[in-house]
Amino acid sequence: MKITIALFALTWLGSLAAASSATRPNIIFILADDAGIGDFSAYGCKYGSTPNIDRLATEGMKYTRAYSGSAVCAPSRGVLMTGQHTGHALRRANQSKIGLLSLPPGQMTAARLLHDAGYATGGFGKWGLGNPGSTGVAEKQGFDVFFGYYDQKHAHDYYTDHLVRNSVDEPLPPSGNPTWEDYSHTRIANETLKFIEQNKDRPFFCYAAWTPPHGDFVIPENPFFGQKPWTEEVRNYAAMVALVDKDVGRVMQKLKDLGIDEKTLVIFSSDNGANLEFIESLGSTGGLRGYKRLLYEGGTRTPFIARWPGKIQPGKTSDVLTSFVDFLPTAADLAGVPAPKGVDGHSIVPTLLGSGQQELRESLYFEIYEPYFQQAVRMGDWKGYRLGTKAPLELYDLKADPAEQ
Ligand SMILES: [Ca+2]
Repeated sequence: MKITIALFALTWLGSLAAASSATRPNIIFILADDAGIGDFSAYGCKYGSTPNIDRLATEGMKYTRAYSGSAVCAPSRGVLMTGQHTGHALRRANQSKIGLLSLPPGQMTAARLLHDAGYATGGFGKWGLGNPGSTGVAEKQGFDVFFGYYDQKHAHDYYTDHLVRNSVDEPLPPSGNPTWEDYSHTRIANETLKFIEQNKDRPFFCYAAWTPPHGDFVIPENPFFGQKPWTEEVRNYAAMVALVDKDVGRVMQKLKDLGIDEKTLVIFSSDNGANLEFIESLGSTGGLRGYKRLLYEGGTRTPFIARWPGKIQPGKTSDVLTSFVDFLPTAADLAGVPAPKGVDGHSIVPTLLGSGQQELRESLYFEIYEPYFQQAVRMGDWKGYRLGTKAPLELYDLKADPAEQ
């Protein structure tokens, strides 16, 4: 009992110290869409390099056992925003039989929490948790501004004639040619940088939910892989990963230029694993089993890198078991406010800052019903997977068998 109380006191003191020394950093969460862990050189990419994301890792902390929220877009983003895993969250697939399940009114989200703690909150890219007219729209869920795509299907169109700002369509003058100017990501990345610049003097949360390398696999020109003897789709996908890396570099340069590098935590991750078609061609799932939509490792294991100069010790790796459920409580910890009740995750600030006692979890749970019902649980080195409710439980020792053979 005494030991328990002492440990509790240490944990509490540790998190207090973490919150006060943290001094409310700006938080930038850059989320690639459908990129696999094998697409990034920090995690052993075989076909190219992502130097800016590498730099985030060498100047920050790289997580080696991190998971997204789910194996597809919307539920993964829902977990990131709400801190509830897909056994508790409303949204457990992109589609449901009764239509799109939007975030309900009054839902606690990371954006609302940070907004209420005095942060400026901006989202740029793909939302997917409620279309205009619903209760789930970003601006009703804690964002001062959201610019990009509300609807996931709309987000397939990189040469769209409009993007959406706070539920209002903004027509884009289409040139009729596939140019960088017409490419939606160009506008979304520029808006991301503009938001950072406009809010440089106050704490801000920037959710850069960029759409590349999700399909359609198109890019105005391909200076990165244009000469490779691959299919056009593969060349474009690889280039879209390179584009994300390039724009991560632009964000880092912007922080430096504004002199807010040391006030800003940058997190980079991807919302789910790579698509099937990029396994053989590029090795995008990093040799793991499965891919987008499956709860095997290839569907949910994700790059997760955090950089905060002067606070996170550079070049460190962490094998702490974490997933998107931890983002909301981590954000609360950083902002110095309590995490709300009913959240499944816990703060990883002790790991990030190397101070205090990291709460270690017993398990991570996932379920999804797209394309069919699956469940997965990670406990220590073990992984359980079940397809449907009648199939036998598959059990893997990931330490000995990382590819779930
Ligand atoms: Ca996705």
